[in-house]
Parts: sequence; structure tokens; C-alpha cells
Amino acid sequence: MTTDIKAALRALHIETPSWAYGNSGTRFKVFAQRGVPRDPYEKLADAAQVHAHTGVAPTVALHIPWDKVADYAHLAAHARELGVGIGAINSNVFQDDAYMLGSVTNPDPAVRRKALAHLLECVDIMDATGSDTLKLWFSDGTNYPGQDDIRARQDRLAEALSAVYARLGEGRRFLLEYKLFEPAFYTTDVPDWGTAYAHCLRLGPKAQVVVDTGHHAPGVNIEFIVAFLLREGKLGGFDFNSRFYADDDLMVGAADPFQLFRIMYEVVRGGGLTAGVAFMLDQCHNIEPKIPGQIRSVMNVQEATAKALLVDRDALAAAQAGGDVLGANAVLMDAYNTDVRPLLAELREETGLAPDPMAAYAKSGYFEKIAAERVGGTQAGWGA
Ligand code: RM4
Ligand code: MN
Repeated sequence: MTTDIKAALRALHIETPSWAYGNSGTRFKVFAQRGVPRDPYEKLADAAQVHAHTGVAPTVALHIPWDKVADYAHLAAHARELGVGIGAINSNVFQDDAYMLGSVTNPDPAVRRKALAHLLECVDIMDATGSDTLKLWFSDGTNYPGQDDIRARQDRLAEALSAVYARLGEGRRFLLEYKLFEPAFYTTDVPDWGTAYAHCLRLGPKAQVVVDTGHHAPGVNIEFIVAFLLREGKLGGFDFNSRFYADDDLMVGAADPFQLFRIMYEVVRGGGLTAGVAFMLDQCHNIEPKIPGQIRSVMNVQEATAKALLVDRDALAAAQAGGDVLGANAVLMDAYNTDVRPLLAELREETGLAPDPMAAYAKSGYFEKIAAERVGGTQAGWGA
């Protein structure tokens, strides 16, 4: 039993986002922190630290153009030297003046062409870096009733998606991300999992849905969405983060560790602990130090997964079949209430890591080193 759980935990692979290592903030203020990377190479070095101390974060997602470099194959080789690989390529069609009224759904065909060209450039970057996943998030939408034709925007979206789909190479896929609102406040062109699912279903197996846990209305049952998409073979992965209000992008498992457990239970139940489902973090560390923020987040996902794996599935099935409402609930709660930290510490020690990644990082001297070395230049942030 524990051997199986440990094997599953060892195989767990959590991807960290390059942008979490740069400066970030709210629309009111971006606080600069010491030691922050000044280019994508330094971001990868920081991500490698997270992997070095946790052992389960071997890939890093890139965001283009935030991580634009002259030679992507060189960047990928640099990552390999550091002991990590390039994960999902995230497109960015939300920071150019041209996109004020939308990118791929813009009423102006010239803007749509520009946006599509960027998405196709991202496919080229996948080929250059060896990444197998493209993540598409569109800020497209409208602010006022009547502003644009809701239906025509869906047609434009479908057209762009099918052009990207056609360009995907062998073994490549794209993940379509939905988000309830923001920056658009009236309609959003991909506002929910149903819209994303319908577009992906039409396109075929290389198009899947990504669930960003911060992109739902309060009270939405995210684990239901996860169970449904997994059952349909359309769950491509997660953008993990947590929220108290809207898209807060706080550390995953910080606001609601119980929700994270419920999500991971559905993943385990649906056979989703495989390479086919990408467990990515999409967070910003506005006020906390960035590398430890990522380490803590990785540990939170590990803990939720360990608890989900501990659910006594036979006892649960028996209670469910017998209509034993309280018994079934108790089986889940027993797993959730188990302290899995000793198990994870043991697992790390078995693989030659320190039992406490937070303490090991603090002791490593890495922060002091980057704070001293990374002076001058421009710190990485949201502006590319
Ligand atoms: C969006 C979405 C995307 C992320 C950007 C920065 O809200 O979550 O995944 O790339 O933010
Ligand atoms: Mn996201």
C-alpha cells in the first residue's frame, strides 16, 4: 500500500512557471525584490533550485514574449544543464495595444492575423525547445452590451484555434484555458469549461482543456469539472493557484487545502496521475520571496496528492454502494485529516533529498548568492 503511494508520489511532476520568479504585483504596485532574475536564463536557474530541493519539479513553463530569447534551442540546452526541462509554452496576446478590443476575436482581421501569427510562433518555439504543450489563454471579451457580436466572436475564435491545431506537430497538443472574467467585464470569449470543451471537442484529441483553479465564480465545484473532463479524456492539465476573491494567484493550497485535496482525489479516482495531465503552477509571489513561494506550493500539491492517494477506495466503494452517507464521507475525511508530512519527508530522504525542502533551501545560501550577484540590469517582470 505505502509502496504504491510512494511510487505515485515519486512519479508526480509539478511544473513551475517562469513568471513566478520575476517581479509581479497588482494593478496598483509591483514590488521589486532582491535577487530577482534579469533574463529567462536566470529564471531557469531559480526553477532548478525548486527542483533540486523538492525532486518533483523538473520542468518550467515559458511565457512568450516575457521569455523571448534569440536562440530557444540554446535556452533549452541551458535548462538541461541545470537539470530541468522546458514545459508548456504560454502564448501572450493580451499586452499589445492592438489587442484593446480582442486578439483572435477582434473585429479587425488585421489584428486577428497578428494574434494568430504569435500563436504560430509559439508552436515554432515548442519545436525549438522540445515542448509538447501550448497553453492558450485569451483575454478577449467585451465590456458593454452590444459592443460586438457574441456569436461572430465565437466563429473567429474557432477559426484561429483550428489554424493553430493544424500546425501542431506529432505528439504536440494545445490546452485551452477559460476564465470567468477579467480583463473583460461583460462577456468573455472563453469564460468557462463548457466553452473550452466544445471548441476542443470539435478539433480533436490534440486539443484539451486546462483548469486554472482561480478562474471560477465563488462556490463553483471545481472537482466536478475535473471528474467530468477526465472522464471525457479532455483534461489536459491544471494551472494551480488559490484565491479568496477572484483570480488572486496566491499559493496553491493556501486558501483552501481541502478543495485542493478534493480536486486531487478526483484526479486519482479518474486515473489522471499520468503524463497526460500537466500539473502546472500559475501563481505570482507579490509579497513573499519567490523561490520559497514555489517550494511551498509544490509541497502543498504533494501533500494534497498524498492524502488523495491515502483514500481507502475499497471502503469508500462499499460505503457508497451501501448508501452509507456518513461512512463514505468519513473515509474521505480520514484521508484528508492524515498528517502526510512524515511520509513525504521519508520519501525525500529515500531519494537523497533533505526531509524539509524549505529549510534546505534557506540553508543553501542560494538567496544570498543571487542577491549579491544580480545587481544591475533590469529585473524580469510582467512587461516582457
Ligand atoms: C491569466 C491566465 C494565464 C496566465 C496569465 C498571466 O489570467 O491565468 O494562464 O498566463 O494570466
Ligand atoms: Mn492560468
